Amino acid sequence: MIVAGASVKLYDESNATIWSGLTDAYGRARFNLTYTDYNYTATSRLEAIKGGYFATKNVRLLSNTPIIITPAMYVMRILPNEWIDGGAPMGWHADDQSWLYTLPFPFTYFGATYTQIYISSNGLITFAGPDSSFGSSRSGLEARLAIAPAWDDWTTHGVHAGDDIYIGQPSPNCLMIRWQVTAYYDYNTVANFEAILYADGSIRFNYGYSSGLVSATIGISDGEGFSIIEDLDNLCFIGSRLFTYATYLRVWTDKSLYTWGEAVNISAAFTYLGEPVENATVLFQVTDPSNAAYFAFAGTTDTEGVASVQCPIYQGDAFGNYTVHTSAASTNSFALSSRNRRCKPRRKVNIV
Ligand SMILES: [Ca+2]
Repeated sequence: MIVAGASVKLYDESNATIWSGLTDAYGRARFNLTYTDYNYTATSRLEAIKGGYFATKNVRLLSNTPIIITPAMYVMRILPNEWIDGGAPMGWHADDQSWLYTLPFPFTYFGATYTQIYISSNGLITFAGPDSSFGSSRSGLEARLAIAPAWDDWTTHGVHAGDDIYIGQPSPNCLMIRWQVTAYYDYNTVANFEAILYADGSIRFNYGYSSGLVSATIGISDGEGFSIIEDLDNLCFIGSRLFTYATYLRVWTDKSLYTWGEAVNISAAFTYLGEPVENATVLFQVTDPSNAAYFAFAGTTDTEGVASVQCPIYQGDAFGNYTVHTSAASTNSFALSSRNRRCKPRRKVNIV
């Protein structure tokens, strides 16, 4: 999808804007920079923003090669503030500590699925092991597989009443981790922020009251070259940040329970950066209860980005759970049974 009219900015290593412009009808933005010793060796950062969508890439300049910012796996959207509050206090009172937490649902991050995370008092969530580092930085986050709602040198050891990490589930499909912290470098500075992990792999950061200037690094990173990172000095009730997969393929069936002689209507809605993708080929593959191939069909998406196919069910087909796979991802299931059961809600799935 070509994005015209996006705001594009180029930053130097000290985060100063050195160029800004808009993408044209072909999604291109062009700029000329004066050659200096500095920009020959430095790494700059290009950001493109439109309608709250945010993509970024670190680049080396002085090249005739086009620099293409692809949203890769995730895009970040800045939304109105959606502070939630609440959660149960964990009693995690410490400076520079990280605790293991078992998730209520499997959570997929950069294509790997986790059942446990590590939550640090310094506003960092990690996956490979505990990480209590207090020295937040853009380069530090780039080097980590981590989620940083507000990585900074915080403490929860009890400077102010209520300093702690709180965890709850505002709804069954998400987990909220809320920090109420004090800056270790200035006890007059406090911050309140939340990270919400969704069962579909989306991530949201919310920000409550914060006093004083901070030096927070926020964003997501796979530790291997893909990251979306901001350096912020003010967190007080700023807009929520929502990270979602750039590409969505939502798949559903017309009901969840079928019997011999019926047909299963399977649909998939394909969107990219929130826009429907027309004329895309979607491959539907159904496996039977023994996981053997049962049905395969290619559909083409319409103007709404929706492709639909009908999967017939014949006399004698095995009862049990059938799984619908679209492209690479396992996506949805329906059951063939003689019992009646309520339909399952639609599910979101991701193409990776
Ligand atoms: Ca600390």
